[in-house]
Amino acid sequence: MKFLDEAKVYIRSGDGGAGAVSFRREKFIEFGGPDGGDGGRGGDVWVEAVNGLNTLIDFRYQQHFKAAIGTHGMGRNRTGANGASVTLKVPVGTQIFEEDNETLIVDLVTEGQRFKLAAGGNGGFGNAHFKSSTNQAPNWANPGLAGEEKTIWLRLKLIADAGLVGLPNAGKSTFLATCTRARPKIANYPFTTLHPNLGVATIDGREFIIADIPGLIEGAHEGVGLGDRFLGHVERTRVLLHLVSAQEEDVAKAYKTVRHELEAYGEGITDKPEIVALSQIDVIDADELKKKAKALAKACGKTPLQLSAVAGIGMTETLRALRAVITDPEGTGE
Ligand SMILES: Nc1nc2c(ncn2[C@@H]2O[C@H](COP(=O)(O)OP(=O)(O)OP(=O)(O)O)[C@@H](O)[C@H]2O)c(=O)[nH]1
Ligand SMILES: [Mg+2]
Repeated sequence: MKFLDEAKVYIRSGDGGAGAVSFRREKFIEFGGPDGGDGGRGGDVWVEAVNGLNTLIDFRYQQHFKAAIGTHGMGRNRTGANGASVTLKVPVGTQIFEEDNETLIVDLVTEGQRFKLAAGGNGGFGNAHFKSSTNQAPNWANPGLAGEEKTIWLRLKLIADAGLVGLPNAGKSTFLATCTRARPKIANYPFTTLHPNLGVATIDGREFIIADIPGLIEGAHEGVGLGDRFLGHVERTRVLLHLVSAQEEDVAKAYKTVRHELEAYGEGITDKPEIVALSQIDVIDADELKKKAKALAKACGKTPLQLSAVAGIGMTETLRALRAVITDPEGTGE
């Protein structure tokens, strides 16, 4: 499977129109003089961040974006029309890279942010522009300037406040569906979630964005399962919510497996504050819960929260814990 959140796109801005060489010719008017108009400007290629998109999948279907060329100038001082610009609409959080896929051109982090990726060529001057006292009949004009063409990479790193991580079936999507209006696909098989989902949670009158990404399994950093490429989406979050299902036989191992993958991915993800929660606690009895909570506490070095999205247990506490980190002005985390 290809990297869903990356796309290679070819762009080309419009060439400028050429200026015209023309002379005024009319009955009874002698020496009418030059009247060749200027060429129009070529269209630009822009990129704009818009809300409501969370994948770059559209760019798999359309990979070429060309702005229109400026039209040529014409006689009787007519200027050519400017070429129409084109705008690539991308999700907020998209980064644009040069063809080497390393040099960042722009990072679009706010809705409505626009950036000109390629400027259209200027139109050329018509011969009317070159008339002077010493040359009253110039018979040349400028050609328009060529547009720019290049290949760029788009890479999406969603912008969310909190990121959900965990093994497949940990209940990440269920958590998102319960506390936000997002409706991700939920099912009891691994890798139900194939692309990230965003939702807005509200707690105590404050809103924040939660990102749900596909589950991680051992070896994800080597590409096992869906791999770890979706971790790019939690790179920019303030806090991680690490869900460990109470249905796991060995919760400590489940926790460590995911932590290990986060470490292998790098990019400072393991330095982020992490809130650990034992999820799906409605499926086990009190004794087992105690045991598993203890085992998980030992593995993560703090007391995990306990929640069940289905039974509605511990959800408010979890959202409060996330919010506390997100609104923490010091950025110290805990
Ligand atoms: N009993 C119970 N079942 C739950 C709970 N949360 C999730 N489930 C079930 O567990 C299964 C997996 O839930 P998902 O939310 O799809 O899990 P996920 O972590 O998003 O899984 P992937 O997308 O595959 O990584 C589904 O059948 C859910 O109905 C819970 O709190 N209690
Ligand atoms: Mg899911």
